[in-house]
Amino acid sequence: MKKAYFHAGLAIALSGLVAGCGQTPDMDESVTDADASPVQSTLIRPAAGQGERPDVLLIMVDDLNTMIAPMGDSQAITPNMTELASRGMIFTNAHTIAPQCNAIRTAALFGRRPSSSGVYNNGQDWRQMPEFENYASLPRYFRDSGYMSFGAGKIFHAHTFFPGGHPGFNDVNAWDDFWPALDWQLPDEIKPAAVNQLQFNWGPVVSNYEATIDGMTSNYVVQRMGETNALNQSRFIGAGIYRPHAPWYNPQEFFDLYPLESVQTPPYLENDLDDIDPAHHSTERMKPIMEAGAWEEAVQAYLSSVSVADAAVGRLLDALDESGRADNTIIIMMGDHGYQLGEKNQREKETLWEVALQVPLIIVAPGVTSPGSRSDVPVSSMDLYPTLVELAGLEAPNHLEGGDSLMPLLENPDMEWDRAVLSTWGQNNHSVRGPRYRYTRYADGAEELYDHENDTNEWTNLADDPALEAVKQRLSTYFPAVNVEPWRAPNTPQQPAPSLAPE
Ligand SMILES: [Ca+2]
Ligand SMILES: [Ca+2]
Repeated sequence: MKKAYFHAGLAIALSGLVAGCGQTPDMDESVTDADASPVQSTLIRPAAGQGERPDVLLIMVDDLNTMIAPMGDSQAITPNMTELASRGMIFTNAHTIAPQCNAIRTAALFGRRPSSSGVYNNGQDWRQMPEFENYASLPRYFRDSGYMSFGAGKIFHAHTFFPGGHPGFNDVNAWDDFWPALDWQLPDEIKPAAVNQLQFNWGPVVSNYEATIDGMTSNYVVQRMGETNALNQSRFIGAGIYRPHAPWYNPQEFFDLYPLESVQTPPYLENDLDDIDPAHHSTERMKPIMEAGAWEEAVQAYLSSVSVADAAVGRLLDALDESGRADNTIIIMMGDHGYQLGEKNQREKETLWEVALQVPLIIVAPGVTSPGSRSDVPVSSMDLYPTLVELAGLEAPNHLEGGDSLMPLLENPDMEWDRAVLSTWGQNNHSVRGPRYRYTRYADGAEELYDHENDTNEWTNLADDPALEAVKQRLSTYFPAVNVEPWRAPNTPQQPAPSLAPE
């Protein structure tokens, strides 16, 4: 398999038709102030010498569902993710703790469930919360343990959608060096000149990969790796890849990978929503796409964005291979949550269905994982922190909850492990995924139960089947006993409950 499928030299400059939603693309390669040089590092901390502990490369990919080749997807062109999976273990039943960016990132990076912390949605900044003063985030913990740490992009929550951007909730104490800056995690989007304010949209831009967010993010990480390869200190490297998060403005070459006439839309059943409580679904977000007849174009644009993310993975792997440190580097690639592209007439995440909850997870741990191995055991984003600290030979901090080290699975892919994993969306709405069934119960008592052995699309809600009462009972033991109120800053109005309405 050829790696690094897309390099800058392949970039072509074309303007042309836009895919979808009436925008006319033009060129805009303006590089903003946020694209300034990386902040200077002061790597003066006590060193964990190289060889004492393995390096860590954490690749967090935003809004990446399982439409990648190593998960069996037949459309996605992701040779670098395939290469990555071939080096270690892929998890075929991995799920997010929460189907929205900030909730999962705060939970996974601190090892605290949303139901315990009250961080259920995107507006809640953990840095304002007294509880988090007592916890070290994952990169902070490695840094405090003697690692040099550097990173770029969306590791903690951030996004580009607000006018002027959203700097994000980075842990400024977690990094020796961060790009674009410790207090600003993402550079500006490139976008068609006709687009003033970012919105959910897509289309080709006249630009090359170097100008994309993920091109710049991966460039920084590659550059910083090169500068630190010879240092005798273990490294924690964070690469926060932003695509396939919207907007899907990508260089033309990435659209060209997926000819529209051959794009397949996801499985869809006309009356699928009839057996689900109406309070727990909304078709509003898909409506503009369906009314415009642009479903295939939306899938094409998402797939193009998946390939943008894949190209970044390829750059990171190439740089690692050239570093001389690959044999002592743990690589983890994880999606933050899934993404719906019309299944159940839904778009985006923010539901408790499989498509919004399942994520790709690949772990390469030299000396531990076997090349090309896989596990079907249910695993969770809450397993990230305990797994990484064990792989690095560090003590797990005692505040971690809701996850386990996956070390036994990494060492033994055939291991059976009787376990199910929890996802939470808003206060007291939970879904538990076991080896076969997904059981969901909302705060108002509405239920769904799906049998993935016979119904991978979750088309038939079996929650009322008396024969499956024991299944529900068993999976419900994974619901958390504590479900705290959504956290809000003192003297601010109550956070609105999570909504299925378009944002
Ligand atoms: Ca996300
Ligand atoms: Ca149904």
